[in-house]
Amino acid sequence: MTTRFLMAAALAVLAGCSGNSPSAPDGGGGPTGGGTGGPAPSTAAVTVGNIFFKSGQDGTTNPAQTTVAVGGTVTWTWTGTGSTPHSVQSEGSPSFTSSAVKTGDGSTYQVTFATAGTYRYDCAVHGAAMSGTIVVR
Ligand SMILES: [Cu+2]
Repeated sequence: MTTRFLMAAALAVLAGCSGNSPSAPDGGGGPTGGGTGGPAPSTAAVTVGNIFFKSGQDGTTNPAQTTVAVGGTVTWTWTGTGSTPHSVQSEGSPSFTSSAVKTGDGSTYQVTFATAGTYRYDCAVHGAAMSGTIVVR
């Protein structure tokens, strides 16, 4: 009975998709366009490695994709970087305060984001080869 209902629902969805233009707006996302739903975390961690940024939230790299709430704090930690220097360098607008170029395992950098927006960054040493995005919402 449950299976039959799910089948019917799936077929209805398929029919709806095929019956509409692929580009038709689906109304999803809501006014914020966030799409993921639920509250954003107030803290987030990002690994700085050779040669990548890696999100502690979903493991994405270059770009490392991180989401925090307005007023939330992101902490970057240099991990396994040895003698290779890296930095967190804000790119474009909106911007945040970039870090110094740092060397050494365990170095950290923290930024608190008081304003909603999508912030992009890379590494001053390695440029676009290392990249990340912070969504503050
Ligand atoms: Cu780097």
